[in-house]
Amino acid sequence: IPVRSPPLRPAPQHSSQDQCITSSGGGGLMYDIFIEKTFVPEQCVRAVKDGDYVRYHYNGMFPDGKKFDSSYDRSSTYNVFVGKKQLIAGMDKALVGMCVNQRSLVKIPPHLAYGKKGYGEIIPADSILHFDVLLLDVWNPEDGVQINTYHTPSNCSRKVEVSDYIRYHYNGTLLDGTLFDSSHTRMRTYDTYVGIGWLIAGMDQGLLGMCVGERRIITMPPSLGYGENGDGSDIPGQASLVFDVVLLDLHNTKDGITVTNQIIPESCTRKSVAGDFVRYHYNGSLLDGTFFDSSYSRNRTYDTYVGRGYVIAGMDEGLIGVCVGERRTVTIPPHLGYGEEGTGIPGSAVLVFDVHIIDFHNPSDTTEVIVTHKTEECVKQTKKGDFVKYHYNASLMDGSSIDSTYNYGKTYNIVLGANQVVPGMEEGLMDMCVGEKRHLVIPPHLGYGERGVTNEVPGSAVLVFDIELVDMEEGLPEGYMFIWNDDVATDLFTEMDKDKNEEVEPSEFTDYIMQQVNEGKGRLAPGFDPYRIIDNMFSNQDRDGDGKITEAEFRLKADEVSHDEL
Ligand SMILES: [Ca+2]
Ligand SMILES: [Ca+2]
Repeated sequence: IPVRSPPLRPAPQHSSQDQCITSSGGGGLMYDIFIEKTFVPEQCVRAVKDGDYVRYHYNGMFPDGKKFDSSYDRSSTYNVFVGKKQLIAGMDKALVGMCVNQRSLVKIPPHLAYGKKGYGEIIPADSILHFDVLLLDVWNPEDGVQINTYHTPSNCSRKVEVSDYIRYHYNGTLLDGTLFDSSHTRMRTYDTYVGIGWLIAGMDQGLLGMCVGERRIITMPPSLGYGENGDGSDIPGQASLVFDVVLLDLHNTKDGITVTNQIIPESCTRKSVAGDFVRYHYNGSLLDGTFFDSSYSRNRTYDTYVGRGYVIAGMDEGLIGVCVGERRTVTIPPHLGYGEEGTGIPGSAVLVFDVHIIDFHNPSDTTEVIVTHKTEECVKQTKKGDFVKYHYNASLMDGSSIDSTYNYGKTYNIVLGANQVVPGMEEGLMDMCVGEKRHLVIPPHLGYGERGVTNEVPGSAVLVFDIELVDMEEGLPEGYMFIWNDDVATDLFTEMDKDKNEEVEPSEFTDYIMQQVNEGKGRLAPGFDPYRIIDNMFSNQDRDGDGKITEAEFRLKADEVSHDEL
């Protein structure tokens, strides 16, 4: 019917003040409205009172069931102030006390409806009217934002302030529970500045003071929401809005990084500076605790130069001034992290890194040598070429053990200066006395470098050695593998050529040298296989490589300047 809600226009004035709402006429005679509640919601946060604004649906019928009007036919709720005579008196009265989602069948006698005049051709005179009413919304012009916090996180170091940037999830519903929007269904947070007009006023106000992890319900009248016209799609005009919000993230663009939960080892003597190379473990999470990355899960440290822009700005800063072994939490706002885009993490996310510094060094570092035990007497100090026997305990800066000669019950033996150990160890073993103990800290470029040793030494690791020199054998002068202790025999060739065939065969050569060594007349370089040295000496002497040395070969070689000949 082409009727525009006649029963809801200002009604003819009847005096109804004195009438009792509980009375209803029997036998067709009604003195007051009669209300039959056909559905009562479990919860009623708020009941309509005079002066409230309501939105409701209705079907208007005559007692015989014949419909004369319906809001449903217009596909929009009827919206009106209650108790301001904008409705027929019976309706003004019936709405008071109703709850959202309550449904009532309201029967209104003529004198509280259109009385003797009726309404045009639609409502005859003296009509009793029935309205099937479903209340959907109620608010009052006095209303502000209502906040109901139903979950408070155990710790809250910071609350949302004006101009903060936040990320949150929400379900937006109308007062009757109709969902109109949800960030959850989009599977991404709503990210915005707060309190500076980027949001509807009710949200700008309702989100202030929130903690990360807090859950609250923010209810607002339309004046603080989408107003008289709604949002043009799912939010009708004059609708109260209810947002169920959980705050996930919070920062201010003025924020720098923050460093908290520091645990600094007492032994710390040095703090990292820009240009140092740091190896560290980390757990990365978002402010709400969501884990996003961990070096532990990869079972290897993250290694980088710091203060050089190789990592996100916040981490570059957060790794300056750290001690080896230190633990700290570095909280990084997105503009110092992965920005608005995010990279595998949500855009505009605050990052929380729990960092454990394993070690750091500088490419200019040298080997640190600390004498931990001095011997009272020291006749000789180690030098290049000496054969040294020592024990070591090798570990990383975090204390984890790599290897120890004590486990094998025997010393490690090397010739100093023969590149048999890493440069840092060569240095650490120099000028040492038997019985002396030292603590060595060896930077990776003097240790096992960027590659490390598979399954033993991580790449770029700083090494710690505690060493003890157990024994040493003095080496030969540099470059010599054999020297005479006494004067050289005058006719060496003849002495060697035992069978007098004018040739020195390998066996003759070897026997002769070994005899000199055993008799103390000569000395081979310590720490090497004597037979390999002698083989080399023979080869040097045997110029034509025919496996025997002639007297001519012997002389020729003797005239040259070299150390590996006799
Ligand atoms: Ca011979
Ligand atoms: Ca020869």
